[in-house]
Amino acid sequence: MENSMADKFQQKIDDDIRIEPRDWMPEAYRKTLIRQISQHAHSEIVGMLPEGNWITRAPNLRRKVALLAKVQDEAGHGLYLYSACETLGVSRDELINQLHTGKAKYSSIFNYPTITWADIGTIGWLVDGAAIMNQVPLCRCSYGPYARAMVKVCKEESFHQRQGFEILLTLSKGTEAQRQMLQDSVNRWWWPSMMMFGPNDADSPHSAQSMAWKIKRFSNDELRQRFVDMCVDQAKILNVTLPDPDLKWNEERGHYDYGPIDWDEFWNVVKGNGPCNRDRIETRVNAYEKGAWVREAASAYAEKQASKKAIQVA
Ligand code: FAQ
Repeated sequence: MENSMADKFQQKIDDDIRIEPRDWMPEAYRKTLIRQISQHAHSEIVGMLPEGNWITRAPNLRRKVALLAKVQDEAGHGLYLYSACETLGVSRDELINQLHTGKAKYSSIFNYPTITWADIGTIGWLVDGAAIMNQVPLCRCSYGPYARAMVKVCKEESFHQRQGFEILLTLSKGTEAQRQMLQDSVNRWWWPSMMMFGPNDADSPHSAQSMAWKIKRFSNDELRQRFVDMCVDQAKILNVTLPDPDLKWNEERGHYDYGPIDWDEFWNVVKGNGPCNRDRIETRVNAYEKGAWVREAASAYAEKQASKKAIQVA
């Protein structure tokens, strides 16, 4: 019985038919999705923090408005993704508890500090750039609610990428100090952005199965390579150097070669020892505790509305 269900499920995947919440699915497929979607949701929520750090210090009103809107968009992405995750039978309270107790992962990139205004531009250019590269294929993910959420997320992320690039373009045409600020920022964010795609394919325990289930459509290394190829030309427009002496065009492969990634640094950050891990979780826990009254007020209001409706029906 289980076998024939599993065969039918795989046939649907092979035929590119979306899996929906009430459809039968193998327990491992459900678990993988909960793992990936919840990590993704947490990344969007924690991802607000490095940028939120600059809202009060944006250099002018236009920049402040755009940054505020961007940070709010990330909150929205987190909420769609938590909702998509809930369709798999896990509660939001449980997911948030996993984040706050350090049991859940979120993207390594958000454990680095935003030291200068240029970092806000660089996050838009490189971090949103990497996020889009990874997320556009997720619009074709086999699980319906995740794929549909990604369509809206990707539209917004591509706008974020452009606003980041525009910040950097302005700095690149500015004073010597501004150009230096830009270069320093790219030096600090390049390698952590490369790490966002996850470990090399040979060291990625989940990739093969996730690709067979069409959750992932491309491997970590394939997407990382596309990212490098895209950034090299954009860096020329910004007149900035990517901090990799091994970066060079490989005629045979039709791609840029790049130097080795420091995986020790990556795993150290993923394990909780990056420059900002502790601070990020502490900030989220504080925000959650301070927001308790909002949740209580919202549920008291919802209960009141429900009992009013019940009286009207009676
Ligand atoms: N950081 O076998 P794989 C954004 C973990 S959103 C931390 O390759 P998988 C928006 C991985 O979880 C950015 N951990 O795993 C924004 C696994 O651990 P586990 C987030 C990482 O799942 C922009 C282990 O390593 N995007 O930026 C990372 O097949 C600007 C083995 O790895 C998504 O989440 C990492 N970088 O592939 C917001 C996209 N990489 O679970 C604000 C959806 C790997 O066994 C401002 N996710 N790990 O304990 C994915 O596409 C995949 O989950 C990957 C990892 C590609 C991230």
